[in-house]
Amino acid sequence: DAVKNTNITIIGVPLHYGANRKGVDLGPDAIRGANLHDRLEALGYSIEDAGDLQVNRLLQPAAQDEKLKYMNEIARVDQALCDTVSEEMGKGRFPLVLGGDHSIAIGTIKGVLRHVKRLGVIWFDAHTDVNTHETTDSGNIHGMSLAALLGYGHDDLTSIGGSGLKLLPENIVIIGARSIDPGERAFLKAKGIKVFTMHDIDRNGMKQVMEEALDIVSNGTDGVHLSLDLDGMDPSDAPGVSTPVSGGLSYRESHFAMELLFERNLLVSAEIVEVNPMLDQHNKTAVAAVELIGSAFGERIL
Ligand code: B3U
Ligand code: MN
Ligand code: MN
Repeated sequence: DAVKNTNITIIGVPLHYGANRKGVDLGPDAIRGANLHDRLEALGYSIEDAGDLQVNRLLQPAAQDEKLKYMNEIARVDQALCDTVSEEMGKGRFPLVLGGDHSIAIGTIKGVLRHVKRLGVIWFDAHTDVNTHETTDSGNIHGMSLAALLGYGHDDLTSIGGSGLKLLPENIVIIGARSIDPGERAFLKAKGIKVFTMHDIDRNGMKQVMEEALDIVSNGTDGVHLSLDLDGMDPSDAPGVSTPVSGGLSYRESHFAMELLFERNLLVSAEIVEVNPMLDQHNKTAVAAVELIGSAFGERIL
């Protein structure tokens, strides 16, 4: 059983190329502006902010591969993120990564995998992000990150962090899914990945879903990573995301899920992705993100 790590390093990744949409690059500062640091400190954590990784401004999108948009810069940033995350974990610290779009999960999780070989992952998302360049319609790499982490997709994405680092399908759960592409559906079935769709949550409730989910990600693993895509929440509660999908997790369901997660004391790392302040209303989505992180780190109503 993991001992609770009270030393957190915040790492910002102002990357939007994986979403191919401006605004999500402003996520790290919007989340910081919603009081992340003070909120975690009030819970007794010791916080260091490592600042933001550098993302290059690209002026020639025309040169990109239409099925792997901006791959070179995304792979470069993910490699740098992997190294930073790995370095912080080497110092015994808990990496809390602020995106940026969901393509940063490749860098975060590869860095964690250097330290925790058998890693469970909770992928909170409206989407399942298991496309590859062969199945994608959009060419947006944020829809390919989970496949890459399982070892599927373009070599430049799967090889980040060095070969041999991989997630296993049996150690992953996806929660909140309601927008799945045909190629993704086939992939999820073939690999046997456990997806708790909105249908499952409606049918069984968040309590049962999270209990099952936490059993899966903790079984035979040495730690759990939380990949929190804010579009998992309903757009009425989290409007500031690049690709909103209606019919999502309520504010209450999302919080309850995070509280149940905290009770199991499994987390070794976490990331918040897809917060887009340009589409938000009064920083509502960044505030929701910080509140969810608060619950995942032990905040209680009473
Ligand atoms: N599955 C679609 C849509 C999508 C995935 N992730 C987000 N949107 N945020 C795709 O583009 O691959
Ligand atoms: Mn996602
Ligand atoms: Mn999503």
